[in-house]
Amino acid sequence: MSPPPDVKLPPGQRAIAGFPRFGTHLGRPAPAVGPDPAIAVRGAVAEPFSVPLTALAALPRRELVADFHCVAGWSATGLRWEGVAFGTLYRELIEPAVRPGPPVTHLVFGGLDGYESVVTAEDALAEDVLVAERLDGRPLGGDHGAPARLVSPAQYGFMSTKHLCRIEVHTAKPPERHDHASRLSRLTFRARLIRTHPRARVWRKERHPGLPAKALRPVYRALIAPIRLLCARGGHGA
Ligand SMILES: Nc1nc2c(c(=O)[nH]1)N[C@H]1C(S)=C(S)[C@@H](COP(=O)(O)O)O[C@H]1N2
Ligand SMILES: [Mo]
Repeated sequence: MSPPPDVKLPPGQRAIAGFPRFGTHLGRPAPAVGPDPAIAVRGAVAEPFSVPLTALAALPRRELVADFHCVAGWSATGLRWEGVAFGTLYRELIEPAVRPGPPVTHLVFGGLDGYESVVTAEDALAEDVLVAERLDGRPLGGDHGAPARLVSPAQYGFMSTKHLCRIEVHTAKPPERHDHASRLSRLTFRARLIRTHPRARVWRKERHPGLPAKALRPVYRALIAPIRLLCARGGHGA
């Protein structure tokens, strides 16, 4: 299987065949999913609360075909996601619970594996951002973020938290945190290689807040194959 030749990709991206498991989890297997998965909402809300994933079924459903761009330079093309637009979930379930006061500026999306992404409210509420539980007609498997994940196709993949279990509402930029659980994330964090651009818009090449794309490319490119290999080891190939 070779990637479609005629897809228009953002600058510096290369289409690959299929959709690899990829992330700072490396070879760790996907986190176990409990019998009643839910998303905990906390931060600038009157009371922390929990949204069972079954509640998503009651919201207007959204289907989206999009390419997925990892900041390291690979793009998976033509993925068909199904779920709920994050904007719908936000307006229906989160916004009514937000404490009166300064406007919401940032959302933190946390995963069952300890991973998190910080997304500006403007980017999170974009029309093409989904909380997806299905991919290509099937329930999301462990490789791609079961039971549900964020999908923000206009931003580099590191914003799209897999295994979504927590949404934090913030009225100011939260302090930079990261997943200390894996050696790679400690290393790349210290080297300031990933997860640091606050917007990460793919068409603007916002890969990194300081370093130009040119300086990063060889480093990122060199990391793709070993990371893919490690991630596949802990995965199920689905
Ligand atoms: N929970 C969690 N979400 C994550 C990651 C991770 O390690 N853990 N890695 C991110 C990165 S860097 C990328 S490129 C995409 C990869 O998604 P995929 O494994 O479905 O290809 O997930 C993002 N979301
Ligand atoms: Mo990535």
